[in-house]
Amino acid sequence: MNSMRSSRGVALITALLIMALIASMTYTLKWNNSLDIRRTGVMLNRDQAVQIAVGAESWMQTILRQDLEESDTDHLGEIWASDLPALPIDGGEVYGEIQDLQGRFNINNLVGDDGNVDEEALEQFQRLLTALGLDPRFAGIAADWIDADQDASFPDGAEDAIYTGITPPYRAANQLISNAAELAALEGMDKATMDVLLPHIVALPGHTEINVNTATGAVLQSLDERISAADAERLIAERAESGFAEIAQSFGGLMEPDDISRRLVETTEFFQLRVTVRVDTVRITYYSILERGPRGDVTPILRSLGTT
Ligand SMILES: [Ca+2]
Ligand SMILES: [Ca+2]
Repeated sequence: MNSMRSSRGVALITALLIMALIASMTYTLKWNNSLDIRRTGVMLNRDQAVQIAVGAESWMQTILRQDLEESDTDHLGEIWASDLPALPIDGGEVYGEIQDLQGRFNINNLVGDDGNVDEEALEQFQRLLTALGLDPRFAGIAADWIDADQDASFPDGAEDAIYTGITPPYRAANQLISNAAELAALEGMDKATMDVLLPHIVALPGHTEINVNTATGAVLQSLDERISAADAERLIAERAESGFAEIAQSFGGLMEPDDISRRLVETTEFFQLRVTVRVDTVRITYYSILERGPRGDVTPILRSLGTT
């Protein structure tokens, strides 16, 4: 009798254990399944968001192409310069803006075609740093970062001898850079300085001139030592949204006539598109540098997601 009762008890406990095991397995399966569905959903939404960003990019290429047909100069009153307002899309929205990158100082101007430091650009970068209340020493240090040689400039410079002594060690680029944010690696550079500097600089392939119709106040001031902060403010008020009427006149007295004609432009080849797309809970920011050729062909030369 007793042994029958105990074996029934064992059977009951076993049955309960099996049921508990099945329940926990089902739960795990359901959990994994919902994770898979979620993961797949996020991947699909992300793909869709990238496709929409690429679509916005091709639309912007058309706008820039048309702009070249319709105008001889580029200024902040043109269609491309106005923000792309938030547009509703299926399950989300898209918005963005385009910026004229030639309104900024091109870090790659620091080195000439011959691989040597371009003294004129170096002085301009020093003036830009000073105008922004930053240490002008970074100009020489940035030039060493890009120039091909390993000879640290004096008094402001840094080459591998310095960078390989830092923990963890690294080496200078010693070539043109593709992202101005790379200057964060410069000797002595900190985040506060980069935050102030980044809106005024860019890294474009080869030498570029400044478009005075879109240049920031500090960049206008960097053009010549004679241009004060008050002059830059006055120039920005004068150009307003439609650009300068006659740059030779506006900059006369502030720069040598030869410098005006040689170094100032009113047109732009390089633009940066920034598009943010939200699809459901997925949000991406897509950056694309667009180069517009003299015949109006617009080519993306650098694309990235989520960074500048
Ligand atoms: Ca234009
Ligand atoms: Ca170097």
